Amino acid sequence: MQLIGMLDSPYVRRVAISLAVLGLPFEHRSVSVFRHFDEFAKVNPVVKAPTFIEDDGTVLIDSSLILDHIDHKVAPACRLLPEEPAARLQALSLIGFALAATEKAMQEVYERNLRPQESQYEPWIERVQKQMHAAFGVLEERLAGHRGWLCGERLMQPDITVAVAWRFTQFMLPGALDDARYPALAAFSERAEALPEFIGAPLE
Ligand SMILES: N[C@@H](CCC(=O)N[C@@H](CS)C(=O)NCC(=O)O)C(=O)O
Repeated sequence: MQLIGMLDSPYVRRVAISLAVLGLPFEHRSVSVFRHFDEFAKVNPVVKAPTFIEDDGTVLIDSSLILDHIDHKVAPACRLLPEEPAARLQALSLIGFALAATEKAMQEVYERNLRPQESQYEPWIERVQKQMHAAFGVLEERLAGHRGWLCGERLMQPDITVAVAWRFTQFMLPGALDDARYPALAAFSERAEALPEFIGAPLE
């Protein structure tokens, strides 16, 4: 199995951490969708990260689809999404808000970094910031007073995706997230980032 893409992509990072947690060996290729467009295009003409290549050569894109695939390579008891419908719904709900926070942070990063300053559109930036804070606000409420991991005893996909969303935003948009406004998320991130699987997939 190969995972292609840089770890500063939250989508690549959630897959890399998940593969490690699931104990699935893989080759990671740090190819950038921006700096190595032509090299990336040889593997996936769409140039999207993460790109995952299965051992039979099948190319799979989109982190959530990749995660669905790799979860089914292990025994049900080891999977990162709960099987039981009510628990699964809660897990998907958390992942959805974490992915929305990630997407809105990413939109601000793209607007600020890829567009010339004179073409940047402040009302759009303000809109995505508001949406990003709304998503982190929902997560903060869901995490407040929570002990253990989000689905119980074991680290699962909501934990990984929430922690990756937080760290990515903190890293790419310094100052955007105030620990005092999001104490539960800040503490949660610290705990997750101390795990070997997170340390093994550094964002920097
Ligand atoms: N929904 C996708 C989003 C992936 C995504 O947007 N990746 C970025 C890198 S962080 C990318 O490939 N950007 C280049 C582009 O969209 O052209 C996923 O979950 O994998």
